[in-house]
Amino acid sequence: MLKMVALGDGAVGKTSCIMRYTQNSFGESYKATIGTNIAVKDVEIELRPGEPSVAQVVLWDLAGQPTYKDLRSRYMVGASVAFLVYDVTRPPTFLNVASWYDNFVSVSPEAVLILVANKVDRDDRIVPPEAGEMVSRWRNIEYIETSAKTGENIEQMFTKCVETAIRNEEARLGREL
Ligand code: G3D
Ligand code: MG
Repeated sequence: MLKMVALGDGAVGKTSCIMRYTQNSFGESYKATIGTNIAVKDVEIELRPGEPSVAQVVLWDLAGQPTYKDLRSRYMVGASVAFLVYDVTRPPTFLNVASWYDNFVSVSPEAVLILVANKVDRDDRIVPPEAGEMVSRWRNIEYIETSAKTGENIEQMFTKCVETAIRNEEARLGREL
């Protein structure tokens, strides 16, 4: 069982990614107002070729935009993996990636984080792929481009999160033995 948290500024598409992934829907009336929403999903994974297994993932989606660092941090505690989303049509959401990243790493230094450029279906994209690739190389994290609207790469993004998180936990346990 893995705890996965959604990070990133307001309206970048965190909830939409989760809805697309867990219910294959987009733009439905589900709108979070206050608090934390939790979804559970069984994910089929193949850590090594020919060795399929199932991981139970608990997805945490923090509603609203808490400005209290304290609340954000409490939400992140115990996470094995985070996906950090920005909106490719809104550069400020990309610039804030650094602060989300630092916040998460300070709370969960052993966890895995994946960087997600969302809304790539839109033709008014401003943040280029190179920007995400730069952060990916700089921080040594995975980078993926998604659209919750079309579903592009959504499944791949979550599967990558889970597999990377499990590999990371295995490596950590290995070091502790
Ligand atoms: P959040 O959970 O990060 O706050 P939401 O963001 O999932 O609530 O999405 C915010 C808005 O962006 C929603 O529009 C949603 O439909 C839209 N959106 C999310 N992902 C995508 C995407 O991949 N492509 C496009 N084109 N739009 C997306 P509204 O109009 O409901 O505010
Ligand atoms: Mg939301």
